[in-house]
Amino acid sequence: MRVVIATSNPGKVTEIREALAGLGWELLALDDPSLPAVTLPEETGTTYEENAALKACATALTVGLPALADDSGLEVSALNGEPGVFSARFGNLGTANGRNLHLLEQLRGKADRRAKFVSVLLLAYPDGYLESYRGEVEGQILEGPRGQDGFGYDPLFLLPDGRSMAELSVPEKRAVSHRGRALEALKAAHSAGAPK
Ligand code: ITT
Repeated sequence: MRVVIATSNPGKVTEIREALAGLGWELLALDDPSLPAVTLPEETGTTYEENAALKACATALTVGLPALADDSGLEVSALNGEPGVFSARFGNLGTANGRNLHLLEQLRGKADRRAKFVSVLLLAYPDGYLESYRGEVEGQILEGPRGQDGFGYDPLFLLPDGRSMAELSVPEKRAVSHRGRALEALKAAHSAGAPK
């Protein structure tokens, strides 16, 4: 099956390709020259599911192929679960580094550093059939960045084993991360025979 990865985030493309390599799907990024131009819609939903569906459905309808979108976020206990679905717009800051500094500022002096990453994958077919998979991972927000790999909030996210998410290789991140868990569920469903 040819599937379009409906994201503008190259880090997500890398992780999705690595995790789904064994499925035998041809995974196309949005900048693939064989595809018509896709404009991802504004994320106006209030849940990860809604936003992932907006991105996947718009892409599937434009290209006429199944499309896989991810909507994800970081939920911080001391911030009452924020930034959550608004993680890409946290503090209205346009760069990952700016958002990370904003997060550190918001948590300055707070003892409760608990946080959770959430990923929702939405696979949309051009006929309107939808599949959704969710994954989560719990950790803590560090006092400063650690590690060079991953993307976004990874350098600030401490896992229970003492490593930051940005200190993991792509396969190591898959084994423990929110997106890795959602991708594992998708892979299991399709390895057992496509739900559709
Ligand atoms: P697309 O919408 O084009 O897929 P995006 O990066 O804007 O790309 P989201 O709307 O889902 O994706 O926003 C998620 C935000 O949470 C964004 O700031 C990411 O950097 C961050 N994020 C998501 N998954 C992450 C991960 O695995 N590690 C670190 N940060 C992550």
